[in-house]
Amino acid sequence: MSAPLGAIIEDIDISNVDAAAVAELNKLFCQYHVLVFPKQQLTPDQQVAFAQYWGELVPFPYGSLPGQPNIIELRNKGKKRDVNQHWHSDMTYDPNPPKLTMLYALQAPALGGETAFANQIHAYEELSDGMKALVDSLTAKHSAKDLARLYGQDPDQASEAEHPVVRTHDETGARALYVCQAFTREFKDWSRQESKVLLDYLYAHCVRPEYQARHQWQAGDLVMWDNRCLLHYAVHDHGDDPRLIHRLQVRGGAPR
Ligand SMILES: O=C(O)CCC(=O)C(=O)O
Ligand SMILES: [Fe+2]
Repeated sequence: MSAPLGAIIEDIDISNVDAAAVAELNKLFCQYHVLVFPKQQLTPDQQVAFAQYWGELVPFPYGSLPGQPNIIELRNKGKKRDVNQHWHSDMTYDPNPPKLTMLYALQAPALGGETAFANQIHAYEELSDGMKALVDSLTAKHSAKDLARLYGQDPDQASEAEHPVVRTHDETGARALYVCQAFTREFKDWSRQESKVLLDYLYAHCVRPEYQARHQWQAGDLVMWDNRCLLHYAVHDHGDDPRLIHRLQVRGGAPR
């Protein structure tokens, strides 16, 4: 798909795979972090069945598709109402954030509405040894309070969690930066102001263009990404052009 990340897998019908095929696909997933399967024709049940090969599904805390508790609909309701226009890894405010997110496009804009990704293994690798040693020692607090407000829910009920600032991928052992502007609040045992100085540096560093790739959607694309080592951003530059996606996510372990 691009130099920093992503593989496009053609000539496969993911509604008709078995565990052995998924084990092969998982090797590619661990290597490329984003898999794109173009030209699929999936019912919600078929998307769920494919996703269940990768693990247990996690409902999104802020709503679902009727009759499909594990799927939410992403629909273009205008730029002002798009809550995903920021760099993030999904649900880092949860003690066990989803390891992967899977989107299936039913309708895509002619141009724009891309999803951007940034490789956080590269972002970590390119820090100096001194900065690596510092971030290796840190824990960060993550919070869903701002998100809860956006969904009109009580921020006091929103999840919060603490995670290492650098996490080790449970399948490959790769080390990746794990902070995001959307949900990271501050470092444990640091003040908010002290944290801001270093977080602002890391936020600028972790999405340098050479770590990024973008996916331009076509109807029928199934795209899955690895939240353990990527950030993503929903680019809203398609005005009111329809964009309709079915989204689900697969449970992950506690980041370590
Ligand atoms: O709509 C997109 O491109 C991605 C939205 C997003 O952040 C997500 O589904 O987790
Ligand atoms: Fe997201």
